[in-house]
Order: sequence, then structure tokens, then C-alpha cells
Amino acid sequence: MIRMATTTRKQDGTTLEAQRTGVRRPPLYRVLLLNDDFTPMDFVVVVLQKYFDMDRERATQIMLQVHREGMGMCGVFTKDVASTKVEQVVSYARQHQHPLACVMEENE
Ligand code: TYC
Repeated sequence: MIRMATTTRKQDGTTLEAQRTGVRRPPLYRVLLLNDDFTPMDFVVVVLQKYFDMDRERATQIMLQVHREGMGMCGVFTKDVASTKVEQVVSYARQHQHPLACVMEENE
């Protein structure tokens, strides 16, 4: 295991050494859908079911939240998974000529 040491020199000349493990949880990313005036509601519900493993009821709730509030969260994932989901959603929407926007942001 990689260990990182930070050394603090005290006034009397002695040193304090604090060791941290160097192990960090990877950052997670939220995948968000953004509202627009053109993508049909039914299409957004299908996207949420197809790519985010939601049942029709949950997908409808999220779609309506995006429609009313401008944005909604589809889920939280590792960077690679979030980035793949964004690509899949945008590609699927463009194949159907819809302007649906899907983005990811770090989950602080
Ligand atoms: N506002 C769209 C409509 O009225 C529906 C919609 C919902 C579009 C969610 C995008 O991410 C979205 N047809």
C-alpha cells in the first residue's frame, strides 16, 4: 500500500510525523438531465427506463421534475460509468432527432 507522510517540525527541534494511508475513495459523478421545449415526455421516460434502470413510475417522476424545475438527477456513478451513460443518452436522443441534454458533474 502507498503511504504518504507529512512531517511537522516543532519549535523544540523534534518532529511529528502523521501518516495517512494514501487511499482515497474515487470521486463520484451525478448524471443530470436538462429540460428543453422539444423532446417528448414519453421519450424522456423511455430514456430513464432504458439507461438508468428505473420503472415507469420512477422515470415519470424524474421526467416531470426535470420538466418543472429545469434539471433532474438520473443517478450517481463512477467517472467512467457516468461518462458512458451521458454518451449513450445523447447518442440515442440524436438518433431520434431530439435535442435532449444530459451532463455529468462531480458529486462533492
Ligand atoms: N419539456 C419537455 C416537453 O414539454 C419534456 C422534457 C422533460 C424534455 C425532461 C427534456 O429532460 C427533459 N415536451
